[in-house]
Amino acid sequence: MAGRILIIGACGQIGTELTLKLRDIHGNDHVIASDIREGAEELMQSGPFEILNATDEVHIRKVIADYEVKEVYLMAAMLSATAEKAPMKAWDLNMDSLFHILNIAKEGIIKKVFWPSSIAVFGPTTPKDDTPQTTVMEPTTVYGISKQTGERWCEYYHRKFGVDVRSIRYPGIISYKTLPGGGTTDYAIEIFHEALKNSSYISFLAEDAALPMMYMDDAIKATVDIMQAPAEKIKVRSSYNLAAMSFTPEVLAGEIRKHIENFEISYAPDFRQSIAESWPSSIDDSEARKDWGWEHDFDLEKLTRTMLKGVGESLK
Ligand code: AKB
Repeated sequence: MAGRILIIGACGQIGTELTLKLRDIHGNDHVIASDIREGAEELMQSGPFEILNATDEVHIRKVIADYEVKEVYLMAAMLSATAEKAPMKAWDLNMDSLFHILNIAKEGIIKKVFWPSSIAVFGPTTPKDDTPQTTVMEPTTVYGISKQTGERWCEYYHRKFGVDVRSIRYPGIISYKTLPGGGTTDYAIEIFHEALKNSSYISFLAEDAALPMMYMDDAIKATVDIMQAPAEKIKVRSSYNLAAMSFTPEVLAGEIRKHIENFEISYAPDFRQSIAESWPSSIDDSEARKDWGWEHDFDLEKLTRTMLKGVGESLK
């Protein structure tokens, strides 16, 4: 391929698996991983890695020039729960990093950008069920405000300067290789670890907190697919709704109990419950399906089986 790929935030939950997938597709030397800290051994050893702060524009430009990068995946961000505790830091990280990349793309130095948005762009005034692609968006979290603002800027840079930026509104992403950091949907990962270790879990969300969720492999497939789609198929230049399944802690616990009969769940909702309440329960992603052929593979049953096996092996 012409030009290399840079992943910023490569050591995070999605960044790790995305980097490995892109290295499979494009070859290890073509995919540069970068993060503010080192990450999983598999990632560090399979190809080039740079320590890089996503807010350091000068260093980003240097890495892009040194490796002749033409495509950037900007995965670094502060997630919903952590951002509530450090609002200004979250705003600076989430926005500065995006502006650096959009401006470098505007100058024509890089040709394509992936930037993840989130279901957090929606708020309490958004229709909760089957949330449409285009609807009321009044996010009440720092993270959601930064993602919604980012979406507006992506669309602006595309319309005004022709920047080829593509984006997905990720739901809660469930995986076992790298732990997530500071999200509201993280309970749906913790629960598997606790189920296998202790046969019990205390959920920080209420039993009926329904949220859109997706298994990691589907999230990676969507990310690769949207980036590989011909530009004319990408009709939405803010960010696409994306869905696979929706469930509550109670429903997930019931599914786990099919494998671990004595599993018990109890509930101690904390500040993350009000974040969950402000988000949609389910998402209408028909535009992603229509425009670039999005299809998910994992339902709740397959996700649960895969997570129990994967987490189980990691605990050995
Ligand atoms: C979070 O919970 O903050 C993230 C998200 C839905 O973007 N997983």
